[in-house]
Amino acid sequence: MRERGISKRIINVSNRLPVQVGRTITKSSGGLVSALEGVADRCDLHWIGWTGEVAEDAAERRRVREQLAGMNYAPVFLDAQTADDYYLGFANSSTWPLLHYMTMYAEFEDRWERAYVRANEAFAEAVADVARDGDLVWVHDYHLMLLPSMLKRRNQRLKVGFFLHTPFPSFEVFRGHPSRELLLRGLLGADLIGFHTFGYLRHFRSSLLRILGLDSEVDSVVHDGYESRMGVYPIGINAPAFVKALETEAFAEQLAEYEGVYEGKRLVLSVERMDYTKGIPRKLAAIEQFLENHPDERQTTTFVIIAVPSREGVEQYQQLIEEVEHAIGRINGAYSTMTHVPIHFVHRGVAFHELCALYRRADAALVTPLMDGMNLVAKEYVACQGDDPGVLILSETAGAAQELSNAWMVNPYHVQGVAEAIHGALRVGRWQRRSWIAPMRDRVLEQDAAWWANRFLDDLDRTDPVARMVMTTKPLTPEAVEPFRARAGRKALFLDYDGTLTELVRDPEAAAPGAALLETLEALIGREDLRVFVVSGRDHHFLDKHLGHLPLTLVGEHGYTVREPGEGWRLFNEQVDLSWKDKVRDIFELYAETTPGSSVEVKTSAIVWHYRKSDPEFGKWKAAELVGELMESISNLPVGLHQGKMIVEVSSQQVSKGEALRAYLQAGRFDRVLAIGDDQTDETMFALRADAVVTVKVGLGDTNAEYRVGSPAQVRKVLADIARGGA
Ligand code: GDG
Repeated sequence: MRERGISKRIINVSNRLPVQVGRTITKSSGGLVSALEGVADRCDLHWIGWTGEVAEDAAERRRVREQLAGMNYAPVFLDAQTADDYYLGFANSSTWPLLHYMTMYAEFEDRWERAYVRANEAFAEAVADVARDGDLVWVHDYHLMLLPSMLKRRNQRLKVGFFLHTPFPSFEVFRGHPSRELLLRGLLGADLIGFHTFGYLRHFRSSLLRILGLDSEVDSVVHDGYESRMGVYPIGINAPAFVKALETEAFAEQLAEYEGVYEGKRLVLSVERMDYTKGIPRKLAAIEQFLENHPDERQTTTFVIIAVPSREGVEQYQQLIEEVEHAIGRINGAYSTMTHVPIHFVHRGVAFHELCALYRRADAALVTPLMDGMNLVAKEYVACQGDDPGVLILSETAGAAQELSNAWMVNPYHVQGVAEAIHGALRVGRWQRRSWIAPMRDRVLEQDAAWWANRFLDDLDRTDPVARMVMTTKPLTPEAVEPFRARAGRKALFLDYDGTLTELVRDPEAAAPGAALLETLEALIGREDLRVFVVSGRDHHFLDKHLGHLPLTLVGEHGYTVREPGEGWRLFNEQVDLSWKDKVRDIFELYAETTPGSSVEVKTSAIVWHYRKSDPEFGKWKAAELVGELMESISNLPVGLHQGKMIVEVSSQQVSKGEALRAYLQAGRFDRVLAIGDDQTDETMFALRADAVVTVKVGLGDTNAEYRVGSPAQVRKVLADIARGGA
């Protein structure tokens, strides 16, 4: 086992604290508790969570807080309504079913979302009370998906990790969540986001792309100038606890008792929370089918089903209990004899040594969730096998199936298939069973919960929250802006519009300037020493509509047209050759026809294919194909080709923003120019590399600019500062 050392303070945040708060406080156990016990001896571990109780009274809250403080636990208190709406509502009635593809169980109430925000804020406050710069804060699960961003907003210097214990579903399912954007943005506050499997990570990335329009790498995503890393961390079991339990007297006695009780029987075990994701009704249907198909095995096979009560405050769970009890009653009624009852149903938890003895005695474990983030029962069953091991029957839809490849894999929806898997598993010879279990057992004992926690925390520790801001060029400094604030000399601002002065929006026509921006532009224009140019790819209709009333210079269509203050529009260069346009338009139109959601925009000196509204992956692929085709057909034309944000553009080489800027510089009208832009067309200005020009790129990506700012909002701030400056 790898020894790792984390000397940091770790603040673990989960919905529930691992304690039962009553008159006294008792520690409860669970996968997460044991995982963290494995790292606790090497770090200073604090735990923040809800007590699960509603403590409205201040004195009662104080008493609980003081009692827990000694254990390094800090409680989060929620009022009764928030607790209900956040926990039973948003977390367990909306989000849990959707994350498990159970759209038919998902219910949504606007009130629940508000409670979820309130509850996450209560957690953020509790963390803020404890956390210090440089601490590792580890947030767990779907109850707290907003917390990472809330924490980062409060303190940039915390290292925030998030781990999702459930699956992350396909975009097609996740899109059904009314709070989908809120949840994704909440998660992106984390420096590291962990999943059980690569499949979940893949789905998460697809939702980032399709819901937020964020492109990502396999292990990282850059958003708003920040980077979040993503990784696959399959959780393990509390291996030392099992290894120890298997050596105890209590275990040996319990096992001996079960050997006696189940003598001559084949025991098929299933253990899970009573949850609709665990597929208990279908499992019962498979058991019924097995009994139906194999009359000679009815007397010799016992099914032990342990279903631990769970979330009984949610209606669907009540219905599930009734359905399960009804089915078990029916099956036992049909197949019981005076000496044998096929299904032994236990609707409560059993003691740990009993669980271990059952695992050991069972000839097969029937682990058939319809969808499960990981499923620790499958791993625990494997860990508890001895010399004469059983067979693990496992859903291919459990995260554990990715690792336990020697399990007897089943499709839990295929009732007949599961029935025959039970039959087949009970006939496997000892040698075969051993050879299946041994490598899986080695793996689950080695890659246990502590291994998992160490790996995640190590990776989180390696992230650098300050360097999260991805900058390859210098952030714009006040010194670079100062000459423009000062009221001396002849200066000009060359400002791109979309993505620079205003945010990029889905509908290009909707990109109107806000009141504050217009006010800033007016203030800038009002300065004697400053001239303002808006240099845009837009045509004169758009520019006139939104900026026409201002006495500034508008340069349209990437420098093809110009309108000086108080004059009409004219061509920048009368000699431009545009005879290539028809040919290029034909090609573009072919792509628009075969790419749903895409369109062709014909400008005076350029033709653009837009695919912002297309499926992002399909659009990207068609764009690459289009570029390949264009390269061949336009090589001897006087045009340039460029691929921008969700566009492919062919434009006249004789026209560019850079050409326009060059013309003004050559006329010698300015001592100093500030050129700001966000995309490829603005690079023509940056590429001039003229001493008099200070160049600023907005957002990420390669650039020729000297400086960078994160967003249009920051550009507007810089401009407002210039407008105010140098009185
Ligand atoms: C969520 C995800 C993911 C169960 N019955 C008894 C008992 N247990 C213990 C088991 C196991 C745990 O409860 C159940 O864990 P699972 O992983 O199977 O399932 P969830 O509760 O749904 O957990 C899941 C997990 O988070 C971790 O990330 O694997 O996919 O849904 O440890 O042993 N323990 C005792 N008596 C019982 O009757 N003592």
